[in-house]
Amino acid sequence: MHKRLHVAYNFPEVHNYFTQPFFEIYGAEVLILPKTATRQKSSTTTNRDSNNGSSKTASPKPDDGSPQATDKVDRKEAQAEYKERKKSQKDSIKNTDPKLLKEMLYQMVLGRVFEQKCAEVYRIGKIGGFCHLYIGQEAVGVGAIMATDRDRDFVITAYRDHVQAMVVGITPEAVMAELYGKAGGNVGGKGGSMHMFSKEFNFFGGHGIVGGQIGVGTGMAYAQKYKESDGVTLCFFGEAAVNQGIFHESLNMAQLWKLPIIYICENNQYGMGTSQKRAMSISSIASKAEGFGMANEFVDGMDVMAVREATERAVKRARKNSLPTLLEIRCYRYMGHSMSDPGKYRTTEEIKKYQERDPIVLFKESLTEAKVISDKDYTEIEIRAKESTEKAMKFADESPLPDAKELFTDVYA
Ligand SMILES: Cc1ncc(C[n+]2csc(CCOP(=O)(O)OP(=O)(O)O)c2C)c(N)n1
Ligand SMILES: [Mg+2]
Repeated sequence: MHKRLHVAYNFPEVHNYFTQPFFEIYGAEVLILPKTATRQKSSTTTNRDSNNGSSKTASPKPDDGSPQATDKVDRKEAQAEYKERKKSQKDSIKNTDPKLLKEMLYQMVLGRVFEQKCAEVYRIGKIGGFCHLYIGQEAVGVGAIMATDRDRDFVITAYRDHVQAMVVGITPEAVMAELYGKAGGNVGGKGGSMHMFSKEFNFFGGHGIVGGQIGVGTGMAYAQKYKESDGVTLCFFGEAAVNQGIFHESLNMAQLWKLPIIYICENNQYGMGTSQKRAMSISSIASKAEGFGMANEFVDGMDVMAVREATERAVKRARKNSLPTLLEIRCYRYMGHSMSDPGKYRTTEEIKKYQERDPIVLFKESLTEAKVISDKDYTEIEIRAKESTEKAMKFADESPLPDAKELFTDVYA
């Protein structure tokens, strides 16, 4: 029964995951922790704050050409960039509470370990329906959400939502049970992978219609302002959603009505199998905010501290001055678009290039060099994440399926 409940949308993805070995489907091995880490070239872009009208530079530049399968990276240059990024990350670390830093690292590792297990159990049929993994993008969800306040701020996102659901505070048990379509899931097993929700943690889903959450998120920020709350809304979406009318209409209204919203475009450079370059006439998404007079920043999504700091600036702008911001956060997904993606549109080399600049490796190294964590601390973090994932799987296994009479409760059409 739970499989039927999961199939909310009928897009033409071929579910051949039971017959093909995992690596054949993805075309590349997913590494938890690649041994070496190098970074991509970064340069500058405009960071216009419509509040004070000033422009300043921020790194790196968005429209220097999205990495394509054929692009070659100058290894030495990339390594120099990596070192530079680590230096800036270490500077940020100095000004941040060590306890918070360790929790950020834990959340990233938990997200990675948890989703690697998801891929594993999906193949044996424990998870059914669509399943989009976040592996490689952990620094975005962790950096942004942990810069907000869970008591008063709202989060809304797309279907790649498991890790973000855990970062807001939904337990791994409830997320895994939801993925299994079980009654112990955070929405009783009726939402599945794409529809995580939590009233308790102000998490407004989990949406399968590309760009649909941008309009809803704008309405949430409108409600926050109308009710004179001092909360802000974080609205996540992928770069493919930017080509939709809803993006442009929402940004126009948010700036016109001065809404406390932060639009977070997770630019992982692909919309299913289509690279951003093939689908968007101007590749700089951050600069599209200029057309609405909106503050915007381009951010390196492999750097959790850069994401955190950019979000903090945007939260301040939203909370203090009730003004929106568009953040374009450049990242990369290591896995296929969903579990049924054969991954034929990009090369293994391209995937490996990004794995070498893994956001967890970078953060772990920065924290170790800054003496915030020791090797022993890191091992403990990994063990905790693994134990938590095992516990979640046991809980999901033992949780019952939703009762048949639940089929029509809490369903709105
Ligand atoms: C309105 C709409 N059109 C098409 C689809 C099919 N679809 C599902 S995911 C996707 C790609 C979205 O890519 P992006 O927004 O970049 O997010 P990502 O998957 O990269 O996180 C498409 C076209 C959909 N779900 N909704
Ligand atoms: Mg995308």
